[in-house]
Amino acid sequence: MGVDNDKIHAFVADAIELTNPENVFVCTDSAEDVKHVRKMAVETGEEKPLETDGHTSHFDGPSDQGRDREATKYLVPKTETLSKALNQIEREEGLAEVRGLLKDSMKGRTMILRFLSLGPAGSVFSVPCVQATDSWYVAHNEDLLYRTAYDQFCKIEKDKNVFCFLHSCGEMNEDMISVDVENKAIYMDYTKDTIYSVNTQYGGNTMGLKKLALRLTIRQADREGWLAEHMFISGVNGPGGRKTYLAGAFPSACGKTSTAMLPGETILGDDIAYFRKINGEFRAVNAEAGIFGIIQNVTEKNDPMIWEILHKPGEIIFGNILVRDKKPYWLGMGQETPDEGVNFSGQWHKGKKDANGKEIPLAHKNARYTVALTALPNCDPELENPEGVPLGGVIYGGRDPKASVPVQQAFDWTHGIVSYGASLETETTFAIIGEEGVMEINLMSIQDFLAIPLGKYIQNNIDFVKGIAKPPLVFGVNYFLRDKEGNFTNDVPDKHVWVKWMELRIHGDVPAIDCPTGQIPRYEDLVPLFKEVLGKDYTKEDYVNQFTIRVPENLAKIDRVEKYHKENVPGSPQEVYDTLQATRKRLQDAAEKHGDYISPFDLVS
Ligand code: SPV
Ligand code: MN
Repeated sequence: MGVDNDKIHAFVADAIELTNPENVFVCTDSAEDVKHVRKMAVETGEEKPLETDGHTSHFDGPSDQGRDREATKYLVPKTETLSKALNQIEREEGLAEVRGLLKDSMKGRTMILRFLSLGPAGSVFSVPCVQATDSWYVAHNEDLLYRTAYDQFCKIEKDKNVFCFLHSCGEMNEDMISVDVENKAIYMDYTKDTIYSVNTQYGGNTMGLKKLALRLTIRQADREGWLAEHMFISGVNGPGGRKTYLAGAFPSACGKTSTAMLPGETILGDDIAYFRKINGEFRAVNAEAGIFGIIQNVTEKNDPMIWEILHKPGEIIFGNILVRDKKPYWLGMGQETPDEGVNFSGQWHKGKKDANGKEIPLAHKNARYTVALTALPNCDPELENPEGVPLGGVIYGGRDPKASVPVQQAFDWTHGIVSYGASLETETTFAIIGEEGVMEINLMSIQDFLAIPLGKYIQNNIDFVKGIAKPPLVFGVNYFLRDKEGNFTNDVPDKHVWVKWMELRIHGDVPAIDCPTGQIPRYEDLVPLFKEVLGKDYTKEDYVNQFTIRVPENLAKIDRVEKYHKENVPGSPQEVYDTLQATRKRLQDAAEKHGDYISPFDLVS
């Protein structure tokens, strides 16, 4: 009753009546309440303490290890239509289905209510959210990942709109794993800014403020003229003590968190960014306040900072790793790992097979860790700035073995939005349930979360910079380019050099080479950067290998992108077709002059 808001009262009353919990715990964010959430996560068995102080481990079921596209649907009223590319169900029918699954789902359990804010609390960016869940694990994660806002909610206007999330694990087995995953449902009633999620525990399907809210904020941003993006934000240090903020969109497991967390730079966010025009400036905030990061391939050498955090006392939740003698292990950790332990499949030993005879890895590839940003020594000091930070550049990256160079700069905002964002093509990864390694278009890496027509979303991005004197530069990156033998053309740490080069470009400190697909770095500018940043001698051979313009592969990519837009993006802006056509022409003209594979040295005029 301390929160006097009509929508919240109606939501909570309905949620209680529907799910029928034994108790309701209202988390007021007091130290005592927060401690209670932590304690209950362990007491119920949803989390198990590990050896290091503050560390716990949680498992999701074997078929609940990632975001589930099939089970995630928009509830669309009969009178409306939504892009056919989006998974949807008629609203009344879907509501009946999901509410049927939620009926009495919390019987004998406690419903936890959390009051949280997306974006810094008390700012023009804030979006108030209410979460109801029967999972202490979900409530605990949200403590690390979001701004707690109970106090703000006590002052909320009676008629203020809020986002509401109702989650239940559904039936669980004795190990506290949801068993009815066949009946997983994550249904979005965007007409009421309310989302239902049931029979699942994986964070991306259950924590309302993560990807469920993103779908609603994209709609709100569309109505109000701002942008909600699937992007990290980091502060990159440049010459003379300056700092430049960059945001970047990558599909899951394509280098996003590691780009956000480069050693020596600061991290402001790793997953979701909001952009607004404030006094003619392009300003950005992190919607979140913590990291739900992929742990696979986190090594002491490549990710020293996160490695350290994961090994010292402090609040960390590990998800879907291997536990042996209360110690956490994961794939690609660059250390010897045990041959047995407990993982998402239960008691595990090397060679254990699943029901289909497939060998079960020691940990899931999508195993994750949750940590508050403020626990990191490199957390950017502007995290809570209510006006956000000014953005210098935007990066789009995918997993492209064949066509795109490792880094390039767009000729202008629209060229970048179209050629790197709306053309983002990537190999699918383990972060989504389904086949891996299939090439797919994933516009701006946000396609899974788009809840407005795709063409409208692209147009909003193109138009957003109108009236901004100095829009961010747009860059395209590809950490996954391979040579003829199938080897990667780059080492993992090279991304740091690309980011430092972008920083210089944003301030006009170095020239660049015009090529058909954008502007690429000069060899002589990369040599000192490789030396300073990585202590590496950068050879001409590496440069040519990485930055040769592959004309046939790029033309083929343009054809695929164009076909995709024609078939799947009704109302895709004319700028998309014009920009793709202009690039095609530049590639053809260049090939006539220099051949199909153009060394960057041939492009220097
Ligand atoms: C992603 O897969 O993009 C994530 C993790 O950030 S989650 O969406 O929560 O699954
Ligand atoms: Mn993400």
